[in-house]
Amino acid sequence: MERTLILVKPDGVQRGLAGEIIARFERRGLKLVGMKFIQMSQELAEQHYGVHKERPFYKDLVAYITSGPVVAMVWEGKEAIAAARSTMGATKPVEAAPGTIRGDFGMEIGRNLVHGSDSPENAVKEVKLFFDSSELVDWTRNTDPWIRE
Ligand code: D4T
Repeated sequence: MERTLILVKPDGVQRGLAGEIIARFERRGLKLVGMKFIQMSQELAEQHYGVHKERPFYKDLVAYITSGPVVAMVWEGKEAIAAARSTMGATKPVEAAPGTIRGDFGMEIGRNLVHGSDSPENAVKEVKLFFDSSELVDWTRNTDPWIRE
């Protein structure tokens, strides 16, 4: 079972799309195990986007992610990372397929609404960065046999 960190970025929150975005992961069959509404600090943003430190868009990326509150979540499931990324769509919204979050609601790479971990290693790191283990809930979902073989 994998876990992945998902953020509804500030544009998603400001545009009133948080509920819509959360619903898509929920309906897909992923299981929510952690959620909080936070204003990311400069320090947390720099840690989260540390891998992009040398990229030309790094400063704008940190400014964007700290420009307003985000919804931080941990979703669990078999191949949760790949499932969440396909629900999100391509990083560049104009290339994202219709029916995906970015393909339905996005226009710009710098306003792409949602973040999802991109590998099992990064997922573990990112979940730890945003959540204490006591903030994650182990629970049984009674519909699981209808979602998982
Ligand atoms: P995130 O991390 O937000 O889920 O995005 P992706 O995993 O889909 O994409 P990424 O790591 O390549 O990029 C991280 C983040 O940087 C923004 N970005 C990216 C940007 O503003 N300009 C760019 O040219 C690129 C490549 C968008 C997502």
